[in-house]
Amino acid sequence: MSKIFVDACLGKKTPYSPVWMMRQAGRYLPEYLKVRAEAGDFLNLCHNPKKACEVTLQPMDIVGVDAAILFSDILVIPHEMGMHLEFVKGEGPLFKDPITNEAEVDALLGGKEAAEKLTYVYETISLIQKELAPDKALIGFTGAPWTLVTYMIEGKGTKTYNLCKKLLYTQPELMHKLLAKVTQVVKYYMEKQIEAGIDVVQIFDSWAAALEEDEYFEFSWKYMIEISDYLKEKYPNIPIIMFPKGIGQYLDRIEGNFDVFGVDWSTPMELAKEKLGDKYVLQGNMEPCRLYSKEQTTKSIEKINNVMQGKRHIFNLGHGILPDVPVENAKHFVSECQRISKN
Ligand code: 1CP
Repeated sequence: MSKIFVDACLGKKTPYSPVWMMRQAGRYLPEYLKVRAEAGDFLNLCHNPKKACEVTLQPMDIVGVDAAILFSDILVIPHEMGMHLEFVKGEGPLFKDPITNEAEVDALLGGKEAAEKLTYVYETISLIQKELAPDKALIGFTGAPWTLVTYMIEGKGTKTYNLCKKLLYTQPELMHKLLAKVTQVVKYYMEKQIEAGIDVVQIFDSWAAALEEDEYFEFSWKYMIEISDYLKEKYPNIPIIMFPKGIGQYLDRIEGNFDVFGVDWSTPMELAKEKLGDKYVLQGNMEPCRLYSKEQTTKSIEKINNVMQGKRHIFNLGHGILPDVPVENAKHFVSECQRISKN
């Protein structure tokens, strides 16, 4: 059976533009909160294939999206490379021993060995594929190496990236060494996710906008393309979505072997279409806070659809859904995308 989401990623004509939401399995859903409470905490939930499968599937039935996204987190990668990860309540992720020097980079577990430790992710994927409706797709994902190393060097989320940037500008070779090591793990990790059954790959570069233009292409995009080249050579039919958040100013230099470009909400869809619409399918880009108002949601969907005209387009938010959005409004977003883009 064909999957509308996969067809859309490959640029095929579809009856409407499919839709999913970043962070669609999450705290705005009471059903998610219940399973997370049963699991004890967030990381336990990621480590438990049965429960991770359950929360992955929740938004399919509850909000009616066209694709599921694997429930996990980008930070399980550095965790399995040997950096102890905790999620501190109300504060987010924390690595207590961030990377500060070359010996610590060398001590990280690399390549296949690290990727093989993520067995709970591959088991979750197999379970999801047994239960997912045949016309729905499963998105697997990774963080871009740059976004991952921001957490590995800062130890947590940051507003200034000062430790990262200090390393980047004072010891660029060491930064490249770390990025190359993470890239190697990500290649094998995504290969194993594909072997376990994901239909589409998404690479999240959430902190792309922290870098100047030339540095962005040198320290981030280059590694994302290395990953997509590797995967495309082995699995040409698995679509790849790139989501570098906040680099609307750098679109002229975006090129490479992938299928879909994720447009964040700060980049006008018209601009993305003009610069990239012939080369790539575009995904996005409603400002997630519009979900607080059903009227504003419909207005935004109409505006995006006027630009994209239901062609070579996947609806999504321009970043993740926030925990205090009413479930009813998320349902409204999904059904309105499907209605308005119908051919
Ligand atoms: O339940 C909870 O309280 C934990 C909140 C939470 C959730 C639901 C975290 C902690 N991660 C997740 C799941 C998650 N993370 C998914 C699941 C699938 C889905 O989208 O439904 C995905 C794809 C991610 C990816 C992720 N984690 C990114 C990239 C996407 C993005 O949002 O930009 C990033 C940057 C992270 C790190 C992370 N994990 C969790 C938090 C709160 C953060 C961000 C911290 C920060 O702002 O620095």
